[in-house]
Amino acid sequence: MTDLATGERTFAETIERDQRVEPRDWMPDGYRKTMIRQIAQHAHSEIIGMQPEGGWITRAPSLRRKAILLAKVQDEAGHGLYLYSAAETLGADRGDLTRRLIEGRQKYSSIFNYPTLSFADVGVIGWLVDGAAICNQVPLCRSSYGPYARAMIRICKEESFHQRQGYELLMTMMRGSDEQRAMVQDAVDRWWWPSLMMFGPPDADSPNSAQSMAWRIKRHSNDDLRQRFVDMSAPQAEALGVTLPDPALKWNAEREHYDFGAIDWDEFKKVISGGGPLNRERIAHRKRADDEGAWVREAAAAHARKQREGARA
Ligand code: BYC
Repeated sequence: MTDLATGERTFAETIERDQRVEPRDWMPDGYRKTMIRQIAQHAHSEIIGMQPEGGWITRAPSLRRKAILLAKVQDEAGHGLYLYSAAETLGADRGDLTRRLIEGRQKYSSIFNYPTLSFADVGVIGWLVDGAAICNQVPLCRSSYGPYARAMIRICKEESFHQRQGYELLMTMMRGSDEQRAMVQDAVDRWWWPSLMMFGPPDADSPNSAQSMAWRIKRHSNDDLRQRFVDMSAPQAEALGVTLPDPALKWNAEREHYDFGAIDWDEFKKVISGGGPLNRERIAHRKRADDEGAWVREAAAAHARKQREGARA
């Protein structure tokens, strides 16, 4: 029996037994490629995801809100770093991944291409965007690739804090003035549909889902997770006192799920191919940060080289 055949058999058994694939294990090229694609896209999303909220740190309405927001945005940087490290265990190079992002050769989540127009957007991002992220990411804690699944456990813990801070901020605003309530409703109107798009295209148009589910990278389909998110959010909206901008949203007692209206997939396609409201600004900002950080990376690499030489001498 060849090594390849042994590797293939062990890999298939690992997946079948619901065990984890680890960096040194043999894995099919397609699995490695898919994992790098998904982890990189996820890492890029965390880092680009710092921008929409980061712009509000200096404009937070109180010291308490500033401290919370600062902590949240820092957590997102941390998530990006765990994820780039997980991608490195597959042989990817972090600098190369960043270059691919900047050159538009790798994607990041569509959601971060929309503007944050008021402080209520910070609350709605926490409630809906982090809520959608949790729905999508909790099953990824059982993803078949060990380093990704383990990174996801820590990320999900922090995401639940993010979601709760968003909901608490919105609750506070809803107890405030008419103007504050209107700000919250306006933010919900703008973020609801893009949040549903975070789960990816409908199952019938999702080219990667079938293979990713067979490899147990993904545990649920895009549409199943989207439905779960709608079912979770509708009662929360009611408790909050806001209206979700979908006249078709209605409890279906027979299906025991909420029915909801049609998603504008043309808008989704436009946003993921670079034509969303802020795609250019997001990438330009990321490129600027990368350029301005070059000397830090060079200095850190030179320092590490010196340390290694010192240890050898
Ligand atoms: N935006 O075959 P499909 C966060 C792409 S971070 C852009 O269904 P797959 C947070 C997809 O990549 C949120 N692109 O793909 C951070 C594929 O393109 P390529 C990010 C999207 O991989 C800070 C093509 O469309 N979360 O939550 O099976 C603050 C076909 O799709 C999107 C993750 O990355 C999209 N929305 O399923 C707050 C989670 N949807 O690569 C919050 C991990 C799809 O073939 N990722 N595409 O050119 C996943 O779970 C899966 O990758 C997805 C897509 C469900 C997103």
